[in-house]
Parts: sequence; C-alpha cells; structure tokens
Amino acid sequence: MTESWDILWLNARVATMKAGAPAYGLIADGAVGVSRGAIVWVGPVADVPVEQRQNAQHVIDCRGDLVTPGMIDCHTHLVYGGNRAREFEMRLEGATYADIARAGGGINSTVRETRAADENALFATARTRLQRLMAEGVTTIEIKSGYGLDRQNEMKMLAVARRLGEQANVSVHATFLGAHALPPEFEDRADAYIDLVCQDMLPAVAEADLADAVDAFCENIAFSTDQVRRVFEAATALGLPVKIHAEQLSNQGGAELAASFGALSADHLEYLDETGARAMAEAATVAVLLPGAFYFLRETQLPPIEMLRDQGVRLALASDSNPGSSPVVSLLLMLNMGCTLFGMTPEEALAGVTRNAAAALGIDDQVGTIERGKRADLVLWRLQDPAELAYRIGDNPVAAVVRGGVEARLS
Ligand code: DI6
Ligand code: FE
Repeated sequence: MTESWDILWLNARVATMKAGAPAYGLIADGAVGVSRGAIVWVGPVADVPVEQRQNAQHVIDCRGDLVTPGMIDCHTHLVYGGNRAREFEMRLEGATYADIARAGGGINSTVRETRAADENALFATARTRLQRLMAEGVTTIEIKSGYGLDRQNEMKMLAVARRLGEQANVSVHATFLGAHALPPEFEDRADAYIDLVCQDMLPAVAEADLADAVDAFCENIAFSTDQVRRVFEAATALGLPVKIHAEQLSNQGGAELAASFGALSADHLEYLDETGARAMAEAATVAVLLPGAFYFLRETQLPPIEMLRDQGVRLALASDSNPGSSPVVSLLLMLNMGCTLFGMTPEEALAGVTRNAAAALGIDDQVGTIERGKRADLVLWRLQDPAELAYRIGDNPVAAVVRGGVEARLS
C-alpha cells in the first residue's frame, strides 16, 4: 500500500510556473499532494488517486482560489543598522545618490550604524522586515552582508542572517558582499581593501560556513572590474558561486565579467549593453531586476528587458531591501513595479519571484515551481487570476503559506 499523503490541496487553480508551460502552467481544477515536506503529486482534481483522496491526513478545499510556488526574494540587504531617511530628504533637495556616497554618506553611513549595533539589535530589526516579507508569501530569501566591511562585522551580519534562517520558517541564503563599498579606514587604498577581502575576510567566512555565495558591487563609486575579478577568483578557489551588482549607474562591463565566472546572477543592469546580455545568455546567468531601487533613486535609464528577452536570459525580480536605495519590504509591490516601470508581463513578474529567482540562487532543482519532487513551498491566495498578484497595490491576499509542508510562521 502506498503511504498516505500529509496534505491534499483540492479545487485549486494551480499556477505551477513550470518552465516552458504556457499561461503560468495553470491547472484550472487542480490538486497538490504533499508528503514528508515534498510535493508528491500535482494534476487535475479528477485524476487524484482514489485511496489518497480518502486517506490524506489533511484535506484543504481551496474553493477555486490560486496556489503558487512559495515566493523567493533573491536579492536583499535585510540586515543593517539605522536608516537613511535624512539622505532621502537630501536627494529630494537635489543631491544625487552618488554625491552622497562620495561625501562619506550612503553605504558608509549604514556601515557606521551596523558596526555599532550588536547581533541581537541587528537580528531584531531584520526580523521585523522579514516578517513583512513572509506575510506576503516569501518562503526563501537571500540576505547579503556588506555593511560591516571588516572581518568581524561582516561575520556578525552573516551570523544574523543564518540565525534568521534557523529561527523563522524561511530558507535563508547568505551572501558575502565584502566588496560593497570602500570602508573609511581604507580611503584611497581600494586595492589594499580588496587584498583584505580576498586573503582575510573571505577565507574566514568560508571556513565558518557563513556564506552560500559571494557578491560584489562593480561601479565607479564602488569597485572596478579588475578588483571584482580578484574577489571572484578568490571565491571560485574556495568553491563559492558568485553574483554581481552590475551596470546600475553606469556600464562597467561587470555583467560580462561575472558571466565569465559562470555567475548565478547579475543584478540591476539598467546600463547593460548587448555584449553583456549575450555573455549572460551564454553562461545562463540570471538577470535580477530591482525596480524598487530604480523607483526610489528616481532613475530614468530602464534595464534593456527586450534585449534580455531576445537573448533568452532568464529574468528574476527582487526587493533589494536596503536602507539607501530600496527601503522595500513588499515583494508583491515589486511585481507591480516590474510591470508598470519595466514593462514585464505579470507572468514574467511571477516567474521572476519563483522559478527564475530559484535559478538566481542556484536552487531551481529544489524550489520555484509546483512539480513532483520539489519542496512543498506553496502559497494559497484569496484570488483566482494570477495576473492579480502584479495588478494589486498595497493589498495582501495571502490565505496560507507552507514551507516544506509545514505552515510557515515566524517563531
Ligand atoms: N546597490 C544597491 O542598490 C544597494 N547596494 C548596491 O550595491 C544599495 C545599498 C545602500 O545604498 O545602502
Ligand atoms: Fe543590492
């Protein structure tokens, strides 16, 4: 006799988001069977095996409502001290993001506050932000370091990210972003700081198993392609996958460099050119688009969505939740902005926070679609048409969230 299922979701509109399937991979009268934390069956209600229908432990009647894969926020800087509301005011008075960064504000003002905060304080504020994201169906989140900029403080941030993953019912992917900004004590010595990142910080982070990937900010206000290349060589030697913040404010060729290292993703990309897009396509590097930062910095240069589509680059969408350029705690709002600001379709937007976000984290074999064998990360929404997820603004239609077959809540 086959083992009975733990959960059977019946009468659902199941947006499987399966690769290659048209129209959200939608099954109109669908059912999903879950056993031992994994999806074991998905298909039309009429085809559910009779004995499973009778014996499932919990049967949930979805009453025609929508079920999607758990939402994945694949680019955040969730852990930080303080906030930058004052800089928001300065920008509205005419200063640019780059002006403020060059004057010692920007990322470095958050570095001061993050260094001054202890682990518990950082945990408490990040936890509140995580709760907001989870309330909208987020079951997997990436969290970067990058506001410590020395060994001890980068490791403190990553330890907080790991702790969030242990204490909340959410999967946390931690990313080491030591090459985020030049800390004040290294002024005019960027290469010496990169030496420290490669020779001291990165080995310590890897040794303590505090990071799942390594990121770098390639920009004229941050690090050059030569400097980022050194970081990527060091990461690769330690067996860590890489990703990049590239072509956000100017075209530096960062995406092409990242692709040459087989990067999981290149993120932002407003100034990406065709050479970069082609390199990303060849390396299967995912484009992570961040409309929150574009909006909040009042940028006008749009990421080349059409070119990325033409090249067959997969598109992901994320919150970039951070205090300076995207103080966002809503992934659903990013779906809306991905469509209204960047011209994505609602289906591309949903794929961007499910299947393609999973690919941007290198875990598309485990999560991101509703398919047999994947982890049972599922969201039930009080709506029927998946396009409504991108259409609504400021609404939260979540009815239920499960992660690994267990109802998700923050302990
Ligand atoms: N690009 C971003 O959008 C964030 N980091 C980066 O490299 C902004 C970080 C900040 O302003 O605090
Ligand atoms: Fe970022």
